[in-house]
Amino acid sequence: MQVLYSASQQAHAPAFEFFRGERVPCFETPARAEFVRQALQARGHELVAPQDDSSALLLRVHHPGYLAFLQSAWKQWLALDPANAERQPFPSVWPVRNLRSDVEPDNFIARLGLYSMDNGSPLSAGTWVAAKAGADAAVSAARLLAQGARGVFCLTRPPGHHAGADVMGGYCFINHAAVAATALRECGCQRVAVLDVDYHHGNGTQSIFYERADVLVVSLHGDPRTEYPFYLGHADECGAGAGLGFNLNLPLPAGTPVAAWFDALETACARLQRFSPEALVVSLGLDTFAGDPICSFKLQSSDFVRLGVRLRRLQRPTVFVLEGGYAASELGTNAANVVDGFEQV
Ligand code: OKP
Ligand code: ZN
Repeated sequence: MQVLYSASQQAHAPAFEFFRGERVPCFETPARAEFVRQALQARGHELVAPQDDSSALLLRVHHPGYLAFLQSAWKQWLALDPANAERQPFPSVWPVRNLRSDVEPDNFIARLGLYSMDNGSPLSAGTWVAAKAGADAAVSAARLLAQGARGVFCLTRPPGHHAGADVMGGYCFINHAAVAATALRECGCQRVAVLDVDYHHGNGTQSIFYERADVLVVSLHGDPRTEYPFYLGHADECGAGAGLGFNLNLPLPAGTPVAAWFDALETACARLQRFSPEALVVSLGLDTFAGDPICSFKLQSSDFVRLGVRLRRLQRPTVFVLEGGYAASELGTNAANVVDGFEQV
């Protein structure tokens, strides 16, 4: 399988995040992509550099004000104090409920809060470059499918599925899966489905397509009553307006056994097949792995082969977009297992 890979993803390298009130080293690291690259190359998959510029398409997924902020955020942070080069900005105030989000404040941290859902998306000097490279990869992947590829793998980071039209969150800045789905629509696919198998609900992807019937979003994830992102991902979220019936959430309790996870995957696949998409985007989070340090599903490495086999049986041209997965040293094996499962059928 062709693997879209850009070294620019390494440019996103914040040092720490907050976890239970403490500063801890980031779980989402450049090393993750390196493990995936090594494993895919070792199994003979070909690395391809993204050739497309996603700039125009990005504006169909994200709001212009948000993109402008993201693109210049680090420069603005440095303009406040050159010593900020050694510091990471975090939001500390958010326009919840009765506060106004229609006026962009001048204050940098206030704007960061306006465009954030949490304090869990640390910015670094290269965040924009890395996330933009991921969007370029998503557009290139769509083009390769349009040219006849059966499967393409976007080796992108940071992840994207928590990023909404005008909001970053959960390590995510640009929603690469949404960019891929939008690019596939533009390539002539009438119906595109997104299947999100990350441990965490892809709130950004859901929100972006919530009122659309041309992009079905199906997600298997930890129950938001106890798991991040907490405020979206419940079973009663079915889409709205023209999109009513085109969003399916399958929340599962933390600790769900492997057999029950694959049962839910069958439910997801049945809905996907009824929709009959001309292309499929898989938000491939591998944090469902039993050894993941921040998640609580139980998949073993061999289960990722089974996942790949099942996805191939859908018989849809498929773009895989890397999302989460924080057991870094096993991430390469788990990603390559999905790809090999997909290709072995
Ligand atoms: C991103 B993706 C750890 C708290 C958890 C949110 C998790 C984001 C996961 N500091 N922060 O869906 O894998
Ligand atoms: Zn996740």
